[in-house]
Amino acid sequence: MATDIKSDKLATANDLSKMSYGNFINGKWVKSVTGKTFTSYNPANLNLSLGTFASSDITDVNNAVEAANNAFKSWRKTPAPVRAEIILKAGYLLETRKEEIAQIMVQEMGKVIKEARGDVQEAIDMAKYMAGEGRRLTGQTVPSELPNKFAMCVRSPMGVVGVITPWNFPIAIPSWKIFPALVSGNTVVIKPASDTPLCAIKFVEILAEAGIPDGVINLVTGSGSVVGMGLVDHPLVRAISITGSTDIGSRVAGRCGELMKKISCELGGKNAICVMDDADMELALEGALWGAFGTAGQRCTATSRIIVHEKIYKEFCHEFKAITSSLKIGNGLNPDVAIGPVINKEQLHSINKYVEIGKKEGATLLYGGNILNTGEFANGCFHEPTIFSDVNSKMRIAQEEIFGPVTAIMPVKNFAQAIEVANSTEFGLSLSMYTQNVNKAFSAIEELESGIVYINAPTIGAEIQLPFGGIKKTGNGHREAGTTAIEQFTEWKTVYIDYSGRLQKAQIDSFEDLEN
Ligand code: UN1
Repeated sequence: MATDIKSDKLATANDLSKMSYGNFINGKWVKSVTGKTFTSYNPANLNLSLGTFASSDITDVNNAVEAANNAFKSWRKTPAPVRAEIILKAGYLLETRKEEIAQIMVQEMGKVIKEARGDVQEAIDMAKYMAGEGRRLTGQTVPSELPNKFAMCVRSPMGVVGVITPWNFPIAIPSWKIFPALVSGNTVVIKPASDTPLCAIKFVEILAEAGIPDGVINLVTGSGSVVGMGLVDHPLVRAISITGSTDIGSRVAGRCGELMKKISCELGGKNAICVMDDADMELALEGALWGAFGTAGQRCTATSRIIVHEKIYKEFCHEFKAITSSLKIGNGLNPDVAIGPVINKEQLHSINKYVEIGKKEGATLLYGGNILNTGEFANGCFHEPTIFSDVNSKMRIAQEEIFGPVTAIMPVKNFAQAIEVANSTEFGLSLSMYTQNVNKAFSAIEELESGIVYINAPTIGAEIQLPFGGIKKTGNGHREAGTTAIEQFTEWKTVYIDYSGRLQKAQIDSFEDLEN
């Protein structure tokens, strides 16, 4: 549940730009060994910076992993309910500093202020939920096939966990990984996205303030190839949890496979809303608008396809264009703005390249399509919300993750074809069905091939108390959030206790023989 807390000490772009930040290793903020730095820029105005950050090398990674490994010895022995108390305190601190962090997030990542508050809220919710896990961390007890023998399995922490996080949910996603990893008794080294290091630093500052012991959480900023892969390769790192593109995720997963490390990937999506001819039209339009253009389409759950029954196709396209044209674009700190900038210039051009691809493929450009770079948009990374219609499954804009404010409307003849089209990509994160027919709703739940299914709601907006993740190329079978988050960060230890006082041979001795 969201509660708005106002802070009177709001950061301004001016004071932020002067700051310089290091890595957090063994409870201290330290410079990178080479002293090299990089800058984080405000995507709404690239002339503004959020400060300079450590451009770390492998020695920094090694120092962080060693600190985490040393801290593991006592953290794993700290009772889980005690570990959980620190996480709960971090949740309350996040609550107190919600507005301050949300405003920093808008400036560093670009999402609009309401959504930035939601991002912090997701971490607060996760802290409270995972604090509860500290008094569960459930195992299994089962009967033995032999008398006077006890059989159970318990969870063990893994050791040092490497956490690699993206820029699109720069507080929520670190919380999805770090809180369950910590409550399970692991120690962590986080490598945040280079577009949002300040948000990750704020998150770690809060854990430090909550009383996390030295070395239990460490942060190393820098490139994916040096810091990220350095973590993956380090022999003391037992597990990696990564959210990012399918391309990078599969490289990391491949390397973890060679090294026999536990790896959980949360990667790309090509999510769709299906709108049937019996749907509540207003509701579907509103949902599609939020799903497609919320966070400027930069969610792995974003609605990048809208599959519409041919009977209502024309009307839907007409209305969707009209409501899209009413969205205000601009700096996310302005509360009237619905669409902020995209993360950086490179991403801006990659999004716009897909507009060109869509046109060449023969889709109809129904709305938008342009980079905005004059007037108030001159120094930022702004892209118009863009709608293609008459899109079919063969087109690249219907298959590839664009990660920007671009959506494709696809006509279908009936319910069966809607399901077929919805399932026709290599991803499987989030799919949605708008219908008022209960039979169709339940058929959709059964037939849609994705880790998350929505009925009469858009593809975005998952809650933290249920598993989050996808099938096919979206992931490798793991789920974040909910109780399943714990699975990523624990090993099962199976325990047999024989209190018969004699050798009992499973599968060989029969109960009758043992009785005599
Ligand atoms: C993401 O885009 O990586 O379900 C996460 C949602 C959010 C999380 C998105 N709660 O849209």
